[in-house]
Amino acid sequence: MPASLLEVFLDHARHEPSRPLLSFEGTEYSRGQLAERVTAFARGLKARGLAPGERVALFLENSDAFVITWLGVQAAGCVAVLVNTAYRQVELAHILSDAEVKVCVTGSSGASELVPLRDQLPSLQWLITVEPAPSGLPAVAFDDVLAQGAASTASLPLPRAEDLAVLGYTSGTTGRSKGAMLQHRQLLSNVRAVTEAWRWTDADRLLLTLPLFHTHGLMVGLHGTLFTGASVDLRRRFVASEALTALHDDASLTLFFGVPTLYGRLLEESRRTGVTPRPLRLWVSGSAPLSPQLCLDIEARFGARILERYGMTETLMNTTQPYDGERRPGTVGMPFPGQEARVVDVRSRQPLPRGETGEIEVRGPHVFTGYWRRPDATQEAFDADGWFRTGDLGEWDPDGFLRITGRARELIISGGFNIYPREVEEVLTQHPSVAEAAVLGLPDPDFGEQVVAVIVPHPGAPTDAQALVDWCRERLAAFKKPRRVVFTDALPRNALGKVQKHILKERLAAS
Ligand code: MLC
Ligand code: AMP
Repeated sequence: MPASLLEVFLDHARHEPSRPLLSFEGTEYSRGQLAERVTAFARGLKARGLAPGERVALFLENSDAFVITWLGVQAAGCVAVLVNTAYRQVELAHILSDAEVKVCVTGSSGASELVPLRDQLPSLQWLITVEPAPSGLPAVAFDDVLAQGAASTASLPLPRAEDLAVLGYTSGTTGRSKGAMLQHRQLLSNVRAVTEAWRWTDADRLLLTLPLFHTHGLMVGLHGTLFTGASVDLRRRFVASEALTALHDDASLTLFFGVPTLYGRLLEESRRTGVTPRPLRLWVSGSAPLSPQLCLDIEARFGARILERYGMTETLMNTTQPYDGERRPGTVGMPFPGQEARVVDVRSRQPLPRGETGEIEVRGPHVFTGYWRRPDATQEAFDADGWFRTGDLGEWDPDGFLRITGRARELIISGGFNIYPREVEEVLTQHPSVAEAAVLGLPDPDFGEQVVAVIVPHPGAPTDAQALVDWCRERLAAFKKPRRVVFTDALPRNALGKVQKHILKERLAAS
């Protein structure tokens, strides 16, 4: 039995090395060609002194270099740390220091963002750059690491099932974001369950436009491709017109995965141009709620019912609508094979009957091991029987399909990216004009939800909304900045002093 997805991929490469695997911006890789580069990159890391278990960050856009780095880091026995390319200094400084990242693989804009952080990141020794980068930190070119590794014959022991593969950073309701520790066995178990449930085979070809630095693109899209021996047309980013053209022109494509925003934009583009995609074997949506209306509109126009599934960084994929049975809009189906899910009362933590709303808990071989160096947070997240508290609210419908009804935690999901209000509130309250800030999510037709900030200014301070947006933009990823800023005299609070965001939401929705 293979112990890791890496091992499965290397086996495929050995058995049929010439079979096409990856296309990216006109470059084609067969399995064998990719495996050769992965091995060279791993040996290059070793030759430059990286030891098993050390952390290597990927602060990279989608590219062939991303795929090589991802697998090469694992082949070297190191631990990958995934970083959203939109992150700026506040997020970067925290993640790279918390994970004690030794090497960061990045592009030129990533390097520019990192150079000023040099003093805050004593563990960061050097960068591997995929493009020419500004000086300020020791750096080596990606191609030079490959070349160095190609000249080496160092042995590369395969990872064991229990070895740590990745730290996926995710924020909680309190404090800074935490690294979810995922072992090779968890990645392998989940990709096996996903590919079985969706009948994914080596005959499939995926159009992959989602970012690889998050679970959806990487651990579903890329991993499913590698596990089954299928192939992938990887794009640097999602552009609706380009995706629609590919879906119309390329008869070899069989799969497309998206967050709801991607489906909304594809539909709009199709209506605007009159172009419709060819039939695919499977369209999948996840990472945020897919509105039943969008699901039905897509079906009417593209002739296929999207399959919706539910997952998260800590657990990978949890539940899925059936491949063969009814894909009921507004539901996320049932647990993947070999995994469990339940809905519990938020106070008693007892399982609830169908039709009653509570917190969703999951258990199984796909669930992460815990938060990196955060035993307190890990303990809070699991109960004594190993059930993980997702923080999502849901209920079983009368036919046993899971319906997600809300969130127990204060999370905003905008276009499939997570935003924790507290993080934005902390940045806003550092502004000299701001006495208090409350950040919340309101409906948005494109992104699903949008960030709205309600501000109590200091007496006499200027009320300049744009200045506050710019303030956030300079410090945090741009997608976290408020889209709307509302000034008020006081925030509604309950008897304990907690801001009553539901009241603010009602007021704002009405205004
Ligand atoms: C970009 N912008 C966003 C945004 N994405 N604003 C709010 N929410 C978002 N998601 C802003 C930028 O800050 C910028 O603002 C402007 O939009 C243009 O930036 P862009 O990069 O050109 O945007 P675009 O390419 O249009 O990106 C939109 C998108 C992207 C939908 C393609 O957000 C995306 O790829 N989302 C997918 C996220 C994903 O993969 N999630 C999976 C997480 S895993 P300005 O004002 O500065 O110009 C997970 C588990 C699971 O959740 O179950 O899968
Ligand atoms: P992340 O922390 O980025 O992995 O985001 C995980 C969160 O995305 C989950 O906890 C859910 O709140 C949300 N999510 C994922 N898939 C779905 C879905 N199909 N419907 C609704 N919410 C979803």
